[in-house]
Amino acid sequence: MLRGRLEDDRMLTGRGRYVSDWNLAGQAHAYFVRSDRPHARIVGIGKEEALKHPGVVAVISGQDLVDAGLKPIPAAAPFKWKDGSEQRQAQRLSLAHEVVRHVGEPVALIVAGTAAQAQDAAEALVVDYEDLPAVMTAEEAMAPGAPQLHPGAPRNLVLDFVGGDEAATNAAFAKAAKVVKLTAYHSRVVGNPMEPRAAMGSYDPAKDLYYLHATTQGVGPMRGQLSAVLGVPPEKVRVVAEEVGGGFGVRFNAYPEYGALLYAAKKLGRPVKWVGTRSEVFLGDEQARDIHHSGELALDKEGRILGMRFDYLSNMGAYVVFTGAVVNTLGLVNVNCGVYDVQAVHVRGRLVLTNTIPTAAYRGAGRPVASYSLERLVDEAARELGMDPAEFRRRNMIPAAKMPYKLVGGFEYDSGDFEAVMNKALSASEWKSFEERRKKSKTKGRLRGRGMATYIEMTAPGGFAPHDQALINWEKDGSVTLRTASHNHGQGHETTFAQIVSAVLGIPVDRIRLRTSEPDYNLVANPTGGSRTLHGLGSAMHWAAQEIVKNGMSLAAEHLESAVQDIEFEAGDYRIKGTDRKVRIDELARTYPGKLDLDFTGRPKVGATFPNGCHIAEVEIDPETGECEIVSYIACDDVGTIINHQIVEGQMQGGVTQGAGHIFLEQGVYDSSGQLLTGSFMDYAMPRAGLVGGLTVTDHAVPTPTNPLGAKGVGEGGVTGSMPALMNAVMDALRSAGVQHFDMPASPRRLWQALQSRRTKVEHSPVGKVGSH
Ligand code: MCN
Repeated sequence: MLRGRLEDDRMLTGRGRYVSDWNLAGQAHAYFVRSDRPHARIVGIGKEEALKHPGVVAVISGQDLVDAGLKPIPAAAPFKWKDGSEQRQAQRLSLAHEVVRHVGEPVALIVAGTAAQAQDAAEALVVDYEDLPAVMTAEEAMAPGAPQLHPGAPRNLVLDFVGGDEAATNAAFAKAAKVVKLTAYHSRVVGNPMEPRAAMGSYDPAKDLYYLHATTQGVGPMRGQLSAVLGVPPEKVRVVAEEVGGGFGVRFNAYPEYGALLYAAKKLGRPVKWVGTRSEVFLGDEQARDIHHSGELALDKEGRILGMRFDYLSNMGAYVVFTGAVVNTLGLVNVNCGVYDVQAVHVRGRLVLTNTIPTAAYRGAGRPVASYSLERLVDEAARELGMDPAEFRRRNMIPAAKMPYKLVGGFEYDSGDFEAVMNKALSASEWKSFEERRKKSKTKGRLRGRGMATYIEMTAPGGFAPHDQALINWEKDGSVTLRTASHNHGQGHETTFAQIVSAVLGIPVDRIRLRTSEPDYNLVANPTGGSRTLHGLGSAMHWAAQEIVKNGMSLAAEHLESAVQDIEFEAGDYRIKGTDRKVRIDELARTYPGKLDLDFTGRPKVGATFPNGCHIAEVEIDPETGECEIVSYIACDDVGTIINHQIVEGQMQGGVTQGAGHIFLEQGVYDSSGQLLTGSFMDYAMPRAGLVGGLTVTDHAVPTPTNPLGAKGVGEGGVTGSMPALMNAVMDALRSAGVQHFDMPASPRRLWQALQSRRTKVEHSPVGKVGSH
């Protein structure tokens, strides 16, 4: 039986090769000078003193890159304006040119013999700025007279889009017996993967090839984006990422630094390496969320949802980045009615520019925001109707019998049994005895709250590459090497892909080795994102292994001197039917080198999947300190067929803890002058392993018919489910003390303040009534 993961030994003994572990002959080192102001015109850059510093070989500015013809990093949303016009332009260059638009924006690249020399020289670089007024929030950025960031985007509005069916939704609201509303703020977070960003650019003049070693989640899209920046065909760019210490969505796009490093490498004729710091993660990595949203439900007299309306106002930061454009459009509308049987849904979204760090994908990529908006609203509706939140959900859920279920606006749920998933979670959470636990907490002076979320999300179908290529080679010792351009940054693909191939070829898992994105292989694959790698690339691996088995039939027949129709394959053996004459597949591969190798470039269609689940949390707040503890957490999820239970459980734990971090601890905060106040771990609190107490992960699998594995994605569901479940629990506890509205983060200070202000209000109001608003 497989214990742990195949990659664990290498990881735990420090043998992983991360970007900073790579060294190329003749390499120089880079330091990026970053803007210390949120909005300013660059009047001039004085390079002379910096160039005189020991070891310095070049100082490169945005003007140099523009002169060399480098283009902006592409970033188009898959949506248009309501009137059909295109998204407004807010383009990001590889180094700021003429204007800086956020603190931390790279302004110049210093290249020197050592990293310390490059950093020292930065002190001598003179950047002459003329400050411009800055704006930090989406609401203020749209106001008349607000500072304008990009000439092509009046009112700082990049896109104002709609989704769903507006007429049907208006009709549903017109006949509603009751309308329930909720507004909320989804705060800004900083991604913070364990490995700070690093990259090394190099250029091979003989082959005319650019190489970028980078901490990336997707060598495929990165390659496309860099080819656009450099103005060369994608075949001229190779992206290498052997080990990547976390991605969480923020390691997806081509960052400005990468174009600048590749330019420098070619110009200087030597590799240029940059290893970022944690401070640069805060100031240079994309951030996420920062979205105000409001939602409304139209209800009939029996508590059935007739229609839904949502409005999102997204702070995109200073530039539109590729994943930011996708997650703030498609990510907010793709599963617009959640698990509920509602056809009248309308969504409006606005993407707004501000002088903050650009926002992009972050685990869940829009779905946690949509799920938070809907699932909090659903809880609010149940409360206003005086109904049990589980009962309200049950009444409105899409029944399993209605699958496949077409959503208004396009997508189709292929499978799912939402009620069965919820029932399992309810029973694991001992739902019915909650009031007893609440009373017990009260005797300890604690406010206990319970919250649930019945979430659903869409995992990516994989439109970034035309197909997922799988190259499978047999080694001389009969082991197998799998090669792909989609790689793992913590998800355990080495293990799960080996399992998939092992199940078909019938050879042991530890005889199969996954290699990703080696410089000499020119492979095509989708990125590791949107929780699609298992069902997308995993399916390709499955088909490829099946094709190898098929290809081996005639070879085995020849080897066994039999007719091919008499050969059968089972558990790694080719056998003449009804006899004990057989040959193992690995033996056959060794005997006929290369004959069973396969470059699988098949393009069978693998669509999106729709993982879903019911998460139930209980929290206890100490009103004296504002401290909130998660005392129990049940996650019951349908991720279809599970390939590796341990990994799936780990993904869920990680996702739930990440969601809890966002709800309770994390927040990226700017002051009014445009400085990021939370620029280090001293002021930005990350979740720790013990944050989610009493976590139980269970599953209720409904395999999907859309891929041969029956698997749905799992990598992000923990975040999508946990954020609304936890906030519903916090709200339940707060309401018992009279607080009616509260936004994340539920930090002790903010919770304490909310409870204090409520107390003050109740005590001082002559007509004050606990529970009134
Ligand atoms: N799996 C399985 N059975 C299933 C579904 C998945 O055994 N039914 C396994 C897969 O084989 C894989 C893992 O679970 O080993 C996650 O698979 P999948 O859901 O396909 O997600 P991806 O591999 O595409 O990973 C991307 C996803 C995303 S989008 C983010 S963000 C994220 C996440 O994964 N970032 C992570 N999990 C992360 N985990 C770590 N440690 N670090 C990150 O940065």
